[in-house]
Amino acid sequence: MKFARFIMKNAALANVPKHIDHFSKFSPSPLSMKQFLDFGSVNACEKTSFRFLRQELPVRLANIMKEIRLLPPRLLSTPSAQLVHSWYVQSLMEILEFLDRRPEDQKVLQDFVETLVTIRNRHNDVVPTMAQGVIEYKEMFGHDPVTSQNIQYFLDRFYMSRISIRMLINQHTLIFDPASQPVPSTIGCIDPNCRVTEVIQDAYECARMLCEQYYLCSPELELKELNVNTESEPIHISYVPSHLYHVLFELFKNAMRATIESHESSSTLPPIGVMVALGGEDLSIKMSDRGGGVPARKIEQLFSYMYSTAPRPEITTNRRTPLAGFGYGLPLSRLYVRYFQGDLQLYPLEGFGTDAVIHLKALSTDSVEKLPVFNQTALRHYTSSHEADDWCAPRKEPLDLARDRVAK
Ligand code: P4A
Repeated sequence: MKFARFIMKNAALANVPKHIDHFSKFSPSPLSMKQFLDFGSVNACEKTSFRFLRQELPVRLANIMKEIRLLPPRLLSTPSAQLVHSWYVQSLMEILEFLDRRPEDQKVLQDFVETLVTIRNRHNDVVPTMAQGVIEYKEMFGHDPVTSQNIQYFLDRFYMSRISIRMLINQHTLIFDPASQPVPSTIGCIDPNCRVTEVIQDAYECARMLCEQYYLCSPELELKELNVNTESEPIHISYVPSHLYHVLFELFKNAMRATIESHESSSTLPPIGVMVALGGEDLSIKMSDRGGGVPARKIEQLFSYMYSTAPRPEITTNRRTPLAGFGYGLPLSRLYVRYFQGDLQLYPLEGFGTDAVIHLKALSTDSVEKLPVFNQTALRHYTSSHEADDWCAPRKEPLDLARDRVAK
């Protein structure tokens, strides 16, 4: 019996490339915030959600698996990347089991929820595991700008795909798993009336506690909001509070660290200012600190997976670790806001401080998932050799105007 199952498993494994080819021919279907809300309200139909997910999850998995397989062999062959790839293969196979099962059977729906929970848990450690792969790569081959660019392209798409798949799984399990305890007024993990300033205050308080623990002081928060439409009620939008919290927490940690480390010899700390503005199209949040900023040239590195991947420092040996963030804070935060068509930008004023600006879509019809699709354009990114830059590189030594020139 055990042997028979072993044979079957291997037969299924052998078919995986065929399934990946099949499902990657479909484009993922981005959902709008409004569609997410409809899935979970009055006409919530578990069967409809089941039918959608058993097709959509394989499509999203297969699209990104195509790209995993195109990674530079030196990265794909690291044990960490192999492990992550094996999780994707396993999860794809488990969902495919449901293609010929009938949603009219309550047991099938129940099994499906269980499978989704298993898959979500299996993929919990994807981010640190991939980071380990990047560390292994850097240790063996060092880092150059071209590899860094390729890894940036892949990881932005890979993590965005992961955010979207977890969103789909979370919505289905939170809404239809009887074991999950629904939070009243939320639909899955979406709050249709997410009060932005409350999330800002929560994220500030939590970052402040960490800050107090390690620096024994913390900058104050000065929070202002402006609602150009209805100046009386607090600003709210339909959003995933946990995503917003994650981003703000990260930005507060950076602002606090910069503020304190640039005022070590000073007796007072300048506050962190946060401004929230709601217009007809955008909800914008600006966080301003007076932490001395960084040179503009360094901003790209703050968002770089390759540059910000360092072996995890031992928390016990370095008491300042927790505020330093765990490497991927900024690039992942930017993905969280881009996921629903928003963006995150940093504007440093070197010598003074940094402004971090978040743009979110104010309308639930504009908040549509931003999803990578595997097509010819993506393929070209992995297969074409990188050509020379079409802007001149600044010269390291002064040009000797008296010397003869050589051709390109
Ligand atoms: N100045 N400004 C920032 C940092 C410094 C800053 C900083 C030294 C750099 C790295 C870091 C945390 C802070 C800021 C706000 C930001 C980002 C950077 O959102 O004041 O950890 C990675």
